[in-house]
Amino acid sequence: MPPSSAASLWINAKLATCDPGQPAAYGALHQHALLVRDGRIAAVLPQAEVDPAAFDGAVHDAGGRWITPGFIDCHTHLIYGGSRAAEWEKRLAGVPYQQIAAEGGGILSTVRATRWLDEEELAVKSLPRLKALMAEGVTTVEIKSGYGLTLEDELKQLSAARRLGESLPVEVAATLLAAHAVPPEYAGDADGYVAHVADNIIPVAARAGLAEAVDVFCEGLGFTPAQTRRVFEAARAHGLKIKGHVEQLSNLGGAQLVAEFGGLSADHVEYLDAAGVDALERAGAAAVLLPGAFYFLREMQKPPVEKLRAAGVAMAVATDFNPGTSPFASLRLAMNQACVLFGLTPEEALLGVTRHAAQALGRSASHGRLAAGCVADFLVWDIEHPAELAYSVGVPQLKQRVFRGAAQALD
Ligand code: DI6
Ligand code: FE
Repeated sequence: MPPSSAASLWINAKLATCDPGQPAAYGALHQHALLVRDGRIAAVLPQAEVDPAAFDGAVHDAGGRWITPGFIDCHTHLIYGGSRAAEWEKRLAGVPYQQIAAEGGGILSTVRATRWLDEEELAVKSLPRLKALMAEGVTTVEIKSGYGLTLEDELKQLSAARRLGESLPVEVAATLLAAHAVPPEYAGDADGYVAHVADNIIPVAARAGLAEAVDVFCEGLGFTPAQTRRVFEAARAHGLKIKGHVEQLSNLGGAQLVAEFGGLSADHVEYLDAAGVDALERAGAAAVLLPGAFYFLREMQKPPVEKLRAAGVAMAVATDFNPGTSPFASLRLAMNQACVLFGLTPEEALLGVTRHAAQALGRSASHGRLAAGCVADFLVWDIEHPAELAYSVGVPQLKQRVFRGAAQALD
């Protein structure tokens, strides 16, 4: 969607800027205004310094409401076919996820259902999921492939993601997660599949411009550190950014690999140890916390939030929206869970879906803050205090969603 070229002024607002240059909690600025031009924030101004009557453009009165940056869901798998509700019923009856996966359920059942759909069907089926995220304030969303696991089907998923981004006022960051599971065609030959991912799928996806990053499920029931390294080497060789599903169910040192390759983020990280925290800190990589999967799988091991906080590692928060382990199209739910289950403060939860999520997507300079030069993606809220954003779920408090300077209808 092209940016609005008109200038506009948003006056009479309380800004939760989420900008580190603003020392107050939430980066708050009271009685301020936002000047927007060409889809970007041109200036953040004290209300006393603006003269709306003299402004040559649209003036929007926020009526003293809070404005935050647009929300960024930096880790989702929202394009897929089928449903895993029946599998969930089994799990509730006591069958572990690992066993379901080993029996051909789990990720591979979604792979079968996803292969069955063409690009348009996939986009149509996934559209309401993305709209649900947007209705809560998401303006940038990362979408992973990983339910195709053939060259053709991975590209199909990435193309469906691109199609959604083109049809809605939202920015889509597409990530190739071909190394999500070993497909049936390569059963018993994970190394053979990894070679196919590294030598064929990554080069073609990169040349087609369909993905900006590569992710790997580095885990006992996913790929080994050596296999992960092979995929990361191919990603680097083709100029793609690097992310990792690491230390979710065990510690394999995946975070150190992400750090070694200069990756953007290590995601899940429940089993991250002190050495992993240290590696992320030194590499300037973000930790992406995904409490939805922790909750849904009834995991017990929490990510080392205090260590991450002490080390100054940016903690992002995302939905991990996927049919197997986090079927939740709500970033506010993830914010709430991050506070209740993992011990984040409400301010950290808000930073987790704004500035720190922007960092996890390599968009620190342009996204996730209310500051001059950033994209004019922001949200006007009917709330009394920014802590409310992590406090309640399902309460319709979003008054206005602005994408690239243009106010959007909320539906
Ligand atoms: N970790 C997860 O939680 C999801 N993928 C991953 O690598 C699970 C995806 C699924 O079960 O479909
Ligand atoms: Fe995930």
